Amino acid sequence: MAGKADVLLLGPTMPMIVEGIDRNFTLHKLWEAPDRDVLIAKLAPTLRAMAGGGSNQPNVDGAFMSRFPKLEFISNFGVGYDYIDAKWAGEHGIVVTNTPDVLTEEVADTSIGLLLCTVRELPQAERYVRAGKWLEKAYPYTKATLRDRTVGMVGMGRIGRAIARRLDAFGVPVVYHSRRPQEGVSYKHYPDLVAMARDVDTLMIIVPGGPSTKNLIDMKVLEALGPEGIVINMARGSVVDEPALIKALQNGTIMAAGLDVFAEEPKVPAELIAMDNVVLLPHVGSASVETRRAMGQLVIDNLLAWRDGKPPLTPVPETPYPPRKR
Ligand code: NAP
Ligand code: 8YV
Repeated sequence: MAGKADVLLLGPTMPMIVEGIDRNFTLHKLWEAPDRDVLIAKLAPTLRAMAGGGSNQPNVDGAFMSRFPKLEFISNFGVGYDYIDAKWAGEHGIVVTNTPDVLTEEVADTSIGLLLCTVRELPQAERYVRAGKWLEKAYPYTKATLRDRTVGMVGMGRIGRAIARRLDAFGVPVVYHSRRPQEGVSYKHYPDLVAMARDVDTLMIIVPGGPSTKNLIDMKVLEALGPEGIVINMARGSVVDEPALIKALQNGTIMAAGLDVFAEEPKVPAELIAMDNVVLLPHVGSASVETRRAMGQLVIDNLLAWRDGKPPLTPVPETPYPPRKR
């Protein structure tokens, strides 16, 4: 019987993923290698599968993947896979999988939580109680309310729709921007993001990261949103021009922001930390034990399907199955 297949794990991740790979494959941890280049040189001629996702990942671009001429499969932890050049992978016969659906409702819950926290200043009010200030006087009325707002969704995919459904139940009007109108979605579609920003006062950002969305939310969009504007970023830090956002928050171009993601995680700019009109979360959209376990299981199940010669459970659209011949 042939030995266990090698799997290169690209960065630190949940113990259940490490254990699941270790049980079924020969595991190699790239980030723990005393010399990464030595480990890569040793594995490169035969390695067929990798797993990655989370923080501290290498940039999995064409140059990186081409170091592994036998590479067939990359199992990613997370629905987002913007650190992988999936188009290049698809063109070179490599299948990439991600973890969609199992996290959709969790991330939608967190998005609504962040929206409410930002609009009604709930973390600020909680800090007020802990600081003993309520004994002196009541917390001031919040400038903003969700009651008179319209939410412009930037992205109306799996998670965007789950957020929009929740907003429907809250009685909050929803419109959206994406490159194309989404099938089966009846909210008003704006092909032009600036035009949508002009018509709404709240942006909920839930698009993939990567080159096509880099700095999509720039100063022009923020100016169009205006002084009552609130920005919620649940997508990726790269989607928002962070220096422009900081300036817009400092000078009143917009009112407030709620951010789960940042340009250089886990570093959060000191300017954002110093501001009272910003709510900051440490990328916790999907981070419950149950949801992370379901995501981790999908990482393992995709690898097992690959090992057993079965179709991948959740391939990304850029990498068709069966893969192209090389
Ligand atoms: P999805 O189902 O693929 O939906 C993506 C949506 O974004 C689609 O409506 C798509 O429509 C739109 N879009 C893609 N590229 C665009 C562009 N260049 N300009 C405008 N719209 C664009 O993905 P999902 O499952 O909803 O997840 C979305 C993203 O959320 C993930 O990729 C990830 O980055 C982020 N996320 C964050 C957390 C967190 O913890 N904060 C958790 C999970 C996911 P078109 O293709 O028609 O443009
Ligand atoms: C993940 C996410 O937890 O799925 C995604 O795209 O952003 C989060 O759910 C993250 O990618 C891994 O830490």
